[in-house]
Amino acid sequence: IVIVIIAVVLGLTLRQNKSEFESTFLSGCEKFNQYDCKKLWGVFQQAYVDKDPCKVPVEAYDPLIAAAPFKPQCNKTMFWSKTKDVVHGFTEKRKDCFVTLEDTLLGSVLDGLTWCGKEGSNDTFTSGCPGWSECENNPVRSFWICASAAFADVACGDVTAMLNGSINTPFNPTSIFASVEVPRFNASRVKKLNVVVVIQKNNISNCNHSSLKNLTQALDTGITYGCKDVSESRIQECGAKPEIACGACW
Ligand code: C8R
Repeated sequence: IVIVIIAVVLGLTLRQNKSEFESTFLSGCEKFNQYDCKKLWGVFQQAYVDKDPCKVPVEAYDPLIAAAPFKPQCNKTMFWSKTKDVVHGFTEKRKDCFVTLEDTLLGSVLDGLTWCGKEGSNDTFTSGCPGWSECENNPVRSFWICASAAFADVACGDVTAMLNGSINTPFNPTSIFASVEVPRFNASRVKKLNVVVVIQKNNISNCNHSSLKNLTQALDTGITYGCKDVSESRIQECGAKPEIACGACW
C-alpha cells in the first residue's frame, strides 16, 4: 500500500495540469485571428504526446509549421542570439521596424514554455521534462529548431541580427542562430545581413570579433554583410521614440 501511495503522489506531481497548459496555448493562440486554435492544439500535441521525450525529432513539428506558416516580412525580419531581452524590449515597441519569431503565432504562444509527453500517455506534462541539452531530440529543442529553420527560410531582403558584445563568442557555432538560421539564408531571397552587436558597459567583443569572420564565411555567396556596434542605450532610445525612423535607429 505504501508503494501505491508513493506511486500515486509521484504520478500527481509529475503530471502537471494538462488543461492549464492547453488553456495557455489556446489563449495565446486566440490573440491571433484567422487560425483554428483547437485544430492547431491538436496538431501541436501530435508532435510529442505518447512519445519518449528524448525521441521527438525536429521533423515532428513540420505539420504544425505547415498549419501556421510564417509569412515573409521582407526587410523586417530580426534574428538574435543571447540578446533576447534587449531584442524583445525593442521589437515590442517598434513592430513597425522589426518582427522576431516571437511576434508570430507559434513563437509567441510557446515562448518561455516547457512541455513533453510520455510513452503510454496522451497527456502533456510541464515538469519532469528533459532539459535543453539533456538529450538532443527533446520536444522543446526540436520545436525551436524546426520553427527557427522555417522562419529563416522565409527571410527576405535585408535581414537583421542582434548579437551580444558582452560574451566571449557573439557568433557561437552551437547557437540556433549559427547552426540553423544562417545556413538557411538563401541569396535568392536575402540581399543583406545587418549584424548589430549590442554594446553594454563592460563589453568584451564587437564587430571586430574573430567569430564574426566565421559568420561572413558561412553566408551564402551573394549575401552582403554589414556590422555595427550599437550601445544598448541607443537601442532603448529607439524603442522609446517612435519618431526615430527605423533606418535611423543605428
Ligand atoms: N529562436 C531560438 N530559440 C528561442 C527562440 C527563438 O526565436 N525563442 C525562444 N524563447 N527560444 P539563444 P540562439 C529559446 O541561445 O540559440 C530563434 C529556446 O528555448 O540566446 O542563437 C530566433 O529566430 C532556446 O534555448 O539564441 C533567433 O534568431 C533559447 O531561447 C535564434 O533562434 C535560445 O536562445 C536564437 O537562438
